[in-house]
Amino acid sequence: MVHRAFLGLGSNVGDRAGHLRRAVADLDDVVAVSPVYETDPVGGPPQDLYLNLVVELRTGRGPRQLLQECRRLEEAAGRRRTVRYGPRTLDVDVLLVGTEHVDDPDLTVPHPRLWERRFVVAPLADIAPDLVPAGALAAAGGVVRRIGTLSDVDPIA
Ligand code: X6L
Ligand code: MG
Ligand code: MG
Repeated sequence: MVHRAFLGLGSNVGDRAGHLRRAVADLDDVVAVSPVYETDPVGGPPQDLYLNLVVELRTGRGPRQLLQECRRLEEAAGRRRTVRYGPRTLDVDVLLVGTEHVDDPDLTVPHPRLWERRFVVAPLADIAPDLVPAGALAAAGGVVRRIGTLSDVDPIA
């Protein structure tokens, strides 16, 4: 079964755009990459602004295989899990995997807070408007600013 899957990526430590570029380049089966958004941090301790984007994959892999891939990419970016919801070099979340539903302790698909966060809904709407219900972007919370495409975002932005 080949799925239309979406992953959400974020970074707010170090070379943010570099971490995102490396992760997107390392992913297989990427069919779309959203613009990059600079976004106010949501939840957790006070921390720096994030860069966020969403990628679409056309993949035969299921939710659990994709979760493994997310963890691999986070490890490759040197992510250290210390403070809950704290700053991170790279966060990769499984948002949607076709019409699959998973409700396990370590993995929920669709992502349980997808529609609450403008830093996910805005880039998702750019590459998959058919999946975003009318009003969903306005209903989501948080401050986001589209700053360009991954290839032209300034490495020190
Ligand atoms: C009450 C309690 C209200 C917790 C909100 C929201 C916690 C979001 C965590 C919350 C709450 C999160 C990113 C981020 C994080 C990101 C931006 C999270 C996990 N990741 N902010 N905050 N981008 N802008 O990728 O999303 S931590
Ligand atoms: Mg996240
Ligand atoms: Mg995560």
